[in-house]
Amino acid sequence: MGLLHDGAWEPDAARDRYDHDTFDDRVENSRDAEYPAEAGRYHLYISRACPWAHRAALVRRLLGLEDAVSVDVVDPVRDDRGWEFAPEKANCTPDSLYGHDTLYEVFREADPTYTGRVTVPVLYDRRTDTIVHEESAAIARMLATEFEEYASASLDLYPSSARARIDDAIEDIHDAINTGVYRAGFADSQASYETAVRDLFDAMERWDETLATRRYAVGDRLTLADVFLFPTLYRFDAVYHTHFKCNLRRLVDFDHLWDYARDVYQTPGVAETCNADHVKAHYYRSHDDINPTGFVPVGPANDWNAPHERDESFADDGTDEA
Ligand SMILES: N[C@@H](CCC(=O)N[C@@H](CS)C(=O)NCC(=O)O)C(=O)O
Repeated sequence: MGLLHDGAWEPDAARDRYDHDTFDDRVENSRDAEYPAEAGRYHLYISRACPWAHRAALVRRLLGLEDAVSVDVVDPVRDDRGWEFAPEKANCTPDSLYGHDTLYEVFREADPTYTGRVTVPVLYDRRTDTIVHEESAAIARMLATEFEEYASASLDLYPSSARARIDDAIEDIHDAINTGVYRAGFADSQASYETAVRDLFDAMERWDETLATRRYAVGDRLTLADVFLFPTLYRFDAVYHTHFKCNLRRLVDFDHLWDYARDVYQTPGVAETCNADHVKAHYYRSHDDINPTGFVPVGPANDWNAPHERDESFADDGTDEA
């Protein structure tokens, strides 16, 4: 899959060959911070295919941070140069900060001797020419909490009164569902694949039951927990069910999860963050060990705009509970 070693791109390097560097600074809503929240200073590099990058894209769009935090979108298909910019392809952009051809060159701008994976999403600081953070959960939380001043939507995705519940839900969603599909897809034995699939579907059944009793992951309001759950559901039938062989059931076979996923999808702004063509192109054409032909399936033909009626079933009772 390729990584940077001391600033040099190694297309075939094994993942565990080196200790990886990290970028783990923090944008804060304080003028005295090393990275103060400001409009026009920070930039996101994302892939529309990537479920982790989808978290950042969702928070940016739901909060109306488009004018404050700019975004570039990489080519969904990864080859031996890793993530690349292909502005000629539909819904892809150039690297608007440096005009580079690859994301690894952007990482080298931030640290010329960087060693590690070159992943999306990346939160970049154009003022100091560096990466602030490269981990989606931290980026999503930063965008949700530190940029309030610049948000055009008055939505609190991480209300302080519900943070403990949201964090518990996120931990479960991340461990059991977001990474569960990858444990199945990249399993290295029949036994570990079967365990991964069974654990994943246990978790999906659990969330299906939970979402029978409440509109969103932790209550009556859309929160960061939904921002973590939705990206995996959006990709489920298109790629995880087939490509990663998570095929005990499809998403559309779950009464509540499927209605819930459409409810989130139909939330204003969410559909704009979704791109099924990028999702399918990435998974089916970037993992040639799993799909050697590189053929991209035509389906599924799920109707994401079908009515869900969850707004009526869970009519707001006027309380502020998240
Ligand atoms: N921990 C990271 C994981 C991000 C990640 O693995 N992104 C994938 C795309 S879905 C990637 O960029 N992979 C490239 C690689 O591993 O070299 C996060 O949550 O932000």
